[in-house]
Amino acid sequence: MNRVKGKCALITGASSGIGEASANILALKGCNLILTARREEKLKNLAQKLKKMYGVRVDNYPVDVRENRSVELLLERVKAAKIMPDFLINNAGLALGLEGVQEGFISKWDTMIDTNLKGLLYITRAFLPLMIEKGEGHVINIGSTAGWQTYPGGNVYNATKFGVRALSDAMSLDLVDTDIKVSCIAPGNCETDFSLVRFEGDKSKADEVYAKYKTLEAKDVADAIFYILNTPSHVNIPYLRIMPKAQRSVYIFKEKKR
Ligand code: NDP
Ligand code: 8X3
Repeated sequence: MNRVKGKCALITGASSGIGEASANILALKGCNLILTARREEKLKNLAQKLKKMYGVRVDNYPVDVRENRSVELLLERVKAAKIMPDFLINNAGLALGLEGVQEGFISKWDTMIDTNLKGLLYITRAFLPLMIEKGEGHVINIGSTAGWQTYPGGNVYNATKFGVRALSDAMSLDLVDTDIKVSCIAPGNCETDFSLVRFEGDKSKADEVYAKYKTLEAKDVADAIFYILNTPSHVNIPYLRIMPKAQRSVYIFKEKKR
């Protein structure tokens, strides 16, 4: 059964990686989309491709989730376009650096907290009332194994993802009297631009993260998102942890022979 067909999903961070892969699978399943991220050109190209391939409605808006004004503007534009999301996929996020706290950069901490926590909150605060008004809905927050287990240099990124996990729990409690479900998906190591961003464009450092074993692909996480959104109305999946077979924890993995 396909329960997403004809519905509408708002995806943050849709310009690459897990967000882009989620847009692909949801469009394939007939779900209309509202795509957001900062890189407008990438969003436009993706929207055009998905409309042409799957005949779904795809709106796209440049948004910086760190700026509440940018989020408020998005809300105004979505309202004016008369398309309201049934699903909210809070995916936009990033890690910057791997420095210990004692040598950390305040500007990187600010960016991670502003994006991963405050951005998620701004978007959720803006769109939840509309979703509640619409009736049934589902919020998916992209957490991480980094929200279950800390690692050296993970510090502030870890804190934001532990926070996403806590906020997911808290939202679920706050929404008990509504028909809105909340799920937190926590992926392990997944090959995307994530490491390129973390290491500020250093490709050899980024490639190293994905060279040790077969990692998840963005599509694997997107498939899990579709699975959760497609569950029957009475079924709730508060957490889903998804890992590469070779990675059993942040520290324990089976290294492939090089
Ligand atoms: P990518 O770097 O490929 O994608 C990150 C997305 O977030 C981009 O579309 C980017 O778009 C968007 N984004 C970043 N900052 C902002 C901002 N200020 N405003 C709006 N959008 C923003 O990485 P992933 O796909 O891997 O990351 C997606 C999520 O998955 C993140 O929350 C990450 O923490 C999480 N995650 C990733 C894992 C991995 O191993 N890759 C594992 C576990 C969780 P743009 O730059 O155009 O704004
Ligand atoms: C991304 C996975 O292990 O780099 O959330 O923190 S990790």
